[in-house]
Amino acid sequence: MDFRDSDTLVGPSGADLLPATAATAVKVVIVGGFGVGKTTLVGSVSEIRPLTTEETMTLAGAGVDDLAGVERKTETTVAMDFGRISISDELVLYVFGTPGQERFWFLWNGLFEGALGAVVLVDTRRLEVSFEVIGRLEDRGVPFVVAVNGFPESPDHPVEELRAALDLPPEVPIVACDARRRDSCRDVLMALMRHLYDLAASRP
Ligand SMILES: Nc1nc2c(ncn2[C@@H]2O[C@H](COP(=O)(O)OP(=O)(O)O)[C@@H](O)[C@H]2O)c(=O)[nH]1
Ligand SMILES: [Mg+2]
Repeated sequence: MDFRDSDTLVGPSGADLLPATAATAVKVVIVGGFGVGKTTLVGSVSEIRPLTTEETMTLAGAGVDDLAGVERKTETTVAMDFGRISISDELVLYVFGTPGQERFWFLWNGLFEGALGAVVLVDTRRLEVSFEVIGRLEDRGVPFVVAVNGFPESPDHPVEELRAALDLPPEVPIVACDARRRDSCRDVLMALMRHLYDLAASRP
């Protein structure tokens, strides 16, 4: 199986990349700050009706959820999003979106169990919300790619500036995406799969 040359996965099985038990079902997690587009991304890629736990934000969130830059946002994910996408006959991704707000860190323990990798979704208007998320993934040793969700007002930074700003090592892929577009979100997940493949291949 080679993820690097083609957009679709070819080869008899995913066994050379994944443990035998994961050859057909792989768990990935979408993380990121508040309002960066996680729920949108999971909804865009999912071929099943995504399970979301959106709740209309109430006064309870006032002063707690930072709405700067996302003033139009009226719903927030209280626990997680869940969706599924078939990449090939052999590979199905189960996609979990989870909040990066501090008061939800307790969810991370269970959610990351068995996860092969993560996508960190970022909004360039509010990069600082990604710092702690990235730190937590690094602490856990979870491989990840960074996907920059393009909002109309978001400043366009060259990739290497973003890498420096987020203090990311050169091997961590940074890709652009539009969380509303299915093909774009699929490309992000493919970038993660390629990255996992490269990491597995570079291990002695
Ligand atoms: N322009 C634009 N808006 C987006 C994009 N992705 C999400 N949004 C909007 O941004 C808001 C927050 O998205 P949401 O998926 O709820 O963020 P979450 O908190 O990370 O789950 C929603 O109103 C979305 O419709 C995008 O790629 N471009
Ligand atoms: Mg959400």
